[in-house]
Amino acid sequence: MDFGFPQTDRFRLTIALRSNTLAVFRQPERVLICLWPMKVRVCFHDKCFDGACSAALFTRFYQACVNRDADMQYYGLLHRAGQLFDESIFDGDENAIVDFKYSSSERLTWWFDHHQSAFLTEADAQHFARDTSGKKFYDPSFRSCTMLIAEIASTRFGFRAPELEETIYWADLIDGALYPDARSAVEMKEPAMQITMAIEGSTSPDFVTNLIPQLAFRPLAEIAASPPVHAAFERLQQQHLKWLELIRERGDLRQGVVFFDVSDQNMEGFNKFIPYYLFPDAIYSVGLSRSRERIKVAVGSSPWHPAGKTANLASICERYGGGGHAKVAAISLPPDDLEGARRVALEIVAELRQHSASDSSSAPSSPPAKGETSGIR
Ligand SMILES: [Mn+2]
Repeated sequence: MDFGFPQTDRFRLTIALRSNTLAVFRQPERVLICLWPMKVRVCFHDKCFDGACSAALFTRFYQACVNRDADMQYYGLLHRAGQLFDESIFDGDENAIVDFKYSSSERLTWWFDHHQSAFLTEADAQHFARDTSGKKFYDPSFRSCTMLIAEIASTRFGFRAPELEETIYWADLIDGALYPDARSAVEMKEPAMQITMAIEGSTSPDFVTNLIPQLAFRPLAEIAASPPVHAAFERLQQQHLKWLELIRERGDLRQGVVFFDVSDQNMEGFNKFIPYYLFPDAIYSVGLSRSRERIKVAVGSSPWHPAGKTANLASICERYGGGGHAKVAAISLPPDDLEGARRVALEIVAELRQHSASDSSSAPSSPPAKGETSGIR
């Protein structure tokens, strides 16, 4: 479109529109003040408290250090079987990913992650290694991506948000599974735990994206008490109790590994500590669940069991196309391949039972396991 501006002024107008700066034109009657905010697309790990808090903290950091008036728009990413990134999601003037895998797209301008399985391919890992932007950060030694962002923002950019300290603390505790015991992880008394439950169990696609601006500016107790979060928590609390009963019934604990198949329920999002709450002698757990989008094989280890835990769960899941952390990982499979998923789950159960035999040799001996004769379901 030609507004009748000389070429250079049209160029300046474009720059001004994109960077939210004052545009000054040579002809005084055409001086314009452009208030068109720059759009920042923030892709985050969906249905995850750390993912949402990472997006919230990144928002505060970005608006404080890069562009105060940036228009932040959020997009939740979930692990799915097959292709992860559709380039069209990177539709901002800047595009960020927090708490999720790397993308070698040229459109990606910011990246923070702490997952062991951060790179889909060796080519992606090399692409990251060559990056010189100073805006892409990876450190798997961090328990949470929120803490990684807090650390980088303060040490490299001088940004601090003391009023978000409680949020950062809880994101680190929850993602790092640093609960004192299974009871506090499963009984959900703290505001952060209630918000986590609402996030992990949300079914509306806007729930988490609407929550992120709240997490960026409000204290957790206030957010947990807000009508949408409180209502979601109440509803999910009922579901949580059902999960407890179902996993209690189906859990098959043998040789330190509890396996349960709840793939007939057509829902996922149970609290991952339920197996250790119900089966305190379990060192590892393997759960098979199914939703509309995927079948999930969730593999975890008990943060409270004293055994040595030599298995690297991310590495095991990577062999089947999944990933995660050494102590908790998962595999997503197509929703129509239940037989294949069950085979994968049982192979992992068998492998972990071998591990646990050596892991628990130094730990207190376990009493006879429940369901010893029931076989794997
Ligand atoms: Mn995380």
